[in-house]
Amino acid sequence: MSRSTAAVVALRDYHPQQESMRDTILEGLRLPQKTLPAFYFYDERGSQLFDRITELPEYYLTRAELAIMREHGAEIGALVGEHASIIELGSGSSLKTRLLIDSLREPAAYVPVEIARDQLMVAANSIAADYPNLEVLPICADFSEPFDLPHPRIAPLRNLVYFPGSTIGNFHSDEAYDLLLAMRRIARKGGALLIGVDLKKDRATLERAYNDAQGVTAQFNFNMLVRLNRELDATFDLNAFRHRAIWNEARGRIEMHLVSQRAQTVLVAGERVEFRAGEYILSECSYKYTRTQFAALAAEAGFEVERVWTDAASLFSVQYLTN
Ligand code: AVI
Repeated sequence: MSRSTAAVVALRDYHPQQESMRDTILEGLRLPQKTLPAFYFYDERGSQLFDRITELPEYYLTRAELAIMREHGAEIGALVGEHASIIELGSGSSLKTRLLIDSLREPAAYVPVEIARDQLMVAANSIAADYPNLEVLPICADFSEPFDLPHPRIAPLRNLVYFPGSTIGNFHSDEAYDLLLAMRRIARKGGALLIGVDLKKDRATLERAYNDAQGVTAQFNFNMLVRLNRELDATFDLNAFRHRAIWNEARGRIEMHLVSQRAQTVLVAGERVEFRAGEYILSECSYKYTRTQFAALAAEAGFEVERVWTDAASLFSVQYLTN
């Protein structure tokens, strides 16, 4: 039996409610600016494509974040201190999680929190197998909603919330603020947040990262339409759309678009969706911050930025925020 399927850790399941995909998708496609929620990218194929994105030469984010975690692990470990409970929100890359665990002194527990139950259990069992002395306490929950934290065998001296990957960038500022508030609640008084935040930079570097030469990001974007065709009986003709990613300077975000190549009608779950030639669906926003902008957002949510590490080229940051 592969270690990923061996159930070695017990799940705390809060049965998170997932809004009906049909309603959510149709709501977005009825807006004047047609929009699709980015979290629907991550079906099995989408998750595989995202893994390939993280290895692309143009996608600097993952490499820069890993370099920061490798280079500053000792300092991160010293700041966090011993017997911390690591609470990871969302499906982070296990490689980054391992780097974090390796840099901490006798962590009290690892608590991955994830809405996708299967993905959660694979990651939790894999960490449990590789770190037999670490208590792994997976929680299936929507982390923006309140949930109870487990009590590890070793009493934690601090809660460390971990939110890597610049996932915060995929939320609009009001949502990012709400998320930070939720993270403060989870960190509790005296706790901290270690968060990956992508930084603003020149347009060419940003647009290259989301328009890679091999077209993997385009496939990732198109996979959303493939999923809608499969799961909502949609009739998207993939040849009638094209992928585009642009830096929207005014809004401080990369936008991924699916651009209709002609006037057309598409059926989605039995509803007609009309497109003009050149009209686009906004399928993802990826906000980038200056250090000052992120510190202001963190402060609004009640966090203080204690330490910021960047890679040598200052492309990406890992930030340590205290509560
Ligand atoms: C997951 N998230 C931080 C990625 C990003 O860069 O916004 C998703 C992604 N979209 C296209 N490429 C990567």
